[in-house]
Amino acid sequence: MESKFIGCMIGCAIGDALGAAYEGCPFSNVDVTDVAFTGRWTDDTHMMIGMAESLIECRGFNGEHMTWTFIRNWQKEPWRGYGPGPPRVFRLILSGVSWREAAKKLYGGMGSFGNGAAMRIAPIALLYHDKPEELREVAYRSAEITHAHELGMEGAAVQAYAISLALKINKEFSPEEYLKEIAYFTRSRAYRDKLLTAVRLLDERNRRIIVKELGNGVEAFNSVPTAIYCFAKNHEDYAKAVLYAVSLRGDADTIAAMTGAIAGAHHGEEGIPRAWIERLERAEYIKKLARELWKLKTLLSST
Ligand code: F2R
Ligand code: MG
Ligand code: MG
Repeated sequence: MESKFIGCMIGCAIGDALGAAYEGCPFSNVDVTDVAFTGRWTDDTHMMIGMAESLIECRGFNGEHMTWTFIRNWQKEPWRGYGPGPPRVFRLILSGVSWREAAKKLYGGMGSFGNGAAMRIAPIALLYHDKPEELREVAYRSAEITHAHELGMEGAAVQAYAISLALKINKEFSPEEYLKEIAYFTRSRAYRDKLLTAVRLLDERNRRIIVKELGNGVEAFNSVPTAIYCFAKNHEDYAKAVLYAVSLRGDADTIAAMTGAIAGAHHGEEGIPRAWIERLERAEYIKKLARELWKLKTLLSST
């Protein structure tokens, strides 16, 4: 299980770094390779790291502490390619608005349904993987720091549940059953419909149809089901899953980061190409955080 914790976090960072060069590119049928892989990751991994740091320091979820950890990390490296929403939330908090209220002020008071809360969720998925209802609750509470819209929070819970299931996959894995189980977990029609569409598309070879039906956008509902699909379709191999995710273009770093977190949770560190880990920025630090989360998990389970 320790290897799976490492695989999940490193897998997320590598997906992010592989997809970064393709983020925002329009769909194209041309395959992608790792030729543009520099190992440099973006806001997706930066926020995942902040989430892990806070969980470890507080020995569990603490919303206020996590908020300030996100803010401090962003202040140190604001150039990581953050979405527009989180820095606006951080500036509001720095100007005196409560961390509980700031995210509710965005997007005309609706809050954000961007995929920023889902892309960083791996550490919470790991720490709460064996308690689905607590996992849902903590995923929601972590999401609402920056993403107060129901669909932004639900995206985080759905991605967290997809990771938690991937940790437990055995030899009789069925991609159909996997997608259906997540579809039954979600409380949102938008996600359920997409996940059931994903079941129907498992044998589809035309990637343009995948993008048309599932989406490849920055909205959580147009990227979380897509990432889960990329894993389900390519579950036998980590590299195949993330390169497929990148090939869909659009929000490529984020879709590949989420696919990579799921595939890495399934295959563990050994399933990820060593050459990619060696080139990944701050790989040793990310591994250290994953090991500490694993230790924390065993400690919390024994008390
Ligand atoms: N920011 C980017 N990429 C663009 C620039 C990267 C470039 N390479 C660079 O280096 O500068 N990527 C990152 O942002 C995405 C995550 O975004 P997040 O954190 O969810 O932000 P936000 O602003 O909350 O939501 C994103 C967009 O979703 C739409 N949206 C959200 N809520 C909405 C609402 N209630 N109504 C209407 N639209 C809503 C908006 O278009 C938001 O801008 C990831 O891709 C990450 O990699
Ligand atoms: Mg990014
Ligand atoms: Mg992105």
